Amino acid sequence: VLLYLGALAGDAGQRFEAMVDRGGPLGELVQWADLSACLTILGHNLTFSTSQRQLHRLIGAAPGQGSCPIQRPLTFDLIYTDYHGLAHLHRAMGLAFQHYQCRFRILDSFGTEPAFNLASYAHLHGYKTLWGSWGLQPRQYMTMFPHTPDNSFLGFVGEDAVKTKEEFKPESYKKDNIAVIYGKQEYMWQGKSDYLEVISQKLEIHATVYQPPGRASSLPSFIKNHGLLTQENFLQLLRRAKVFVGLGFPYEGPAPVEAVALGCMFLQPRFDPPHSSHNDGFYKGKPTTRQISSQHPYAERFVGKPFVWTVDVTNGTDVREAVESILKTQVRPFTPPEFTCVGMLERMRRYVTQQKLSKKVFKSSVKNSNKLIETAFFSSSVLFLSQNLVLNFCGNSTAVWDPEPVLTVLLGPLGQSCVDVCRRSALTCDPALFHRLNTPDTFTRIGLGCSSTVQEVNHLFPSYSPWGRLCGLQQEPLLFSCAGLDSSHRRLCPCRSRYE
Ligand code: U2F
Repeated sequence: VLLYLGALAGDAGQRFEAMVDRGGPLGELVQWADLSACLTILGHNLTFSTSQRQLHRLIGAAPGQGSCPIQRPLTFDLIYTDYHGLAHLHRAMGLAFQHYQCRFRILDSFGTEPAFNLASYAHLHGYKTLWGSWGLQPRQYMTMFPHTPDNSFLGFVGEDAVKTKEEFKPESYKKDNIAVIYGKQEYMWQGKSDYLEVISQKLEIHATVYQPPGRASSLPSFIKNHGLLTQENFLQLLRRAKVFVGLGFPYEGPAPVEAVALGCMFLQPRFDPPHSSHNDGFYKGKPTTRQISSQHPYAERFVGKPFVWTVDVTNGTDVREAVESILKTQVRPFTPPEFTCVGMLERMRRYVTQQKLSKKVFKSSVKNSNKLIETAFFSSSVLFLSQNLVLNFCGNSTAVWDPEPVLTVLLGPLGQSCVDVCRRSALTCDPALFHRLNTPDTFTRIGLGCSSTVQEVNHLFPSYSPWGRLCGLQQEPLLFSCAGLDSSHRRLCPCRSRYE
């Protein structure tokens, strides 16, 4: 397995690396570290690279060899990379890129929805962005949080919560009356002084903001700034804190999961209206239509109270009440099972064995990792992937189920995605099941009379449009999308139990 961290290679890599100890993003590195640890434990043979020149050597590419510079068959069964790395591989491989693209897995924190993934479609329908358009199977994109089942949820490991009563030592989680602010750079604090002032009336406020040498701090005087800490020291600080406070940015990072795992509550801003690629500079150009309802939608939706408190930070009363409630609440350290070591290992094992390359590959990994399954057994609902599904990205990509899950076909209301439609019925949308309902008789079976039925390349199909009673079937399997939604379409959704 090759791990090629494109974000650390080339010019972009130098800029990224230079920021590592100055408050720049670390979330991606947390995920790479955990991915490489998991694959190692599962018994794979890893090669790790952050150099473009080395990448050329590793894949056997000779410069200036025309459209197909690869001089020998690729020796890697799987290549984990990121969007930067994908562009490097494309340049290095020429035409061979297409031949081998089924072996790529893309670490993509925020996710890539099918509408943005297919270049011709994206171009024609206004979904062309800086990052998308590679035409991979949507499940080759691996996300930091479970955004949509169209992609694969990779995740990372939060600090493990104490699992049993005997192991729980309250003295190691003795809380001082302090809040730690989430924000490693000063610009993240701008416009937040009223919010912080309210919190400071009840708690001593600590920060880990990078302080450039020779520059005076612009942080409010009541803040105790430790400067950027090593992760170990940062986690020690969280262990002592009652609450970890979000300022609104960074979005969707690992730190809130770590905080809750260390017995802190997470207080964060609600976004109303939600942030998205339409109204927010950070999400602009990202291949997703997601509406971000708070700084950390996963924490808000999947963890929630009493661990996560989402408030309108412009409303002092709202903030004060939340802080008072937090001070009255006692929580124990909590790690959602999907962010534990074993949860991530189990998920990785399933990805490697279920998202196949061919029948032969990775038999050994199944053997090596059987022990893990004996020690812990996670349900599909926690791992966010079905245990009964095998996908073959390299041969024909048809899904093989063993056994076939029970398919529940649901017709959503206008403007709702299949992610939400299935979730509201306590089910999950599974894009691998779309082909089973993408037929004219499904409409008849659920009692819809279609005045006409069209088959089109459209990421909203299969769906029903009440105006003119139009029924739409999907023509392009790469565009089957759980995430797609539109105010004039009622999506026809393939839902299954979360436990299958
Ligand atoms: C996210 O990236 P960030 O690096 O901003 O994510 P954080 O949640 O701050 O956490 C990254 C790690 O940094 C550690 C902390 C986390 O494991 O324990 N840390 C530290 O070592 N020392 C400190 O003083 C403070 C934190 C996200 F992950 C990226 O995908 C996004 O690109 C980025 C912007 O939204 O936010």
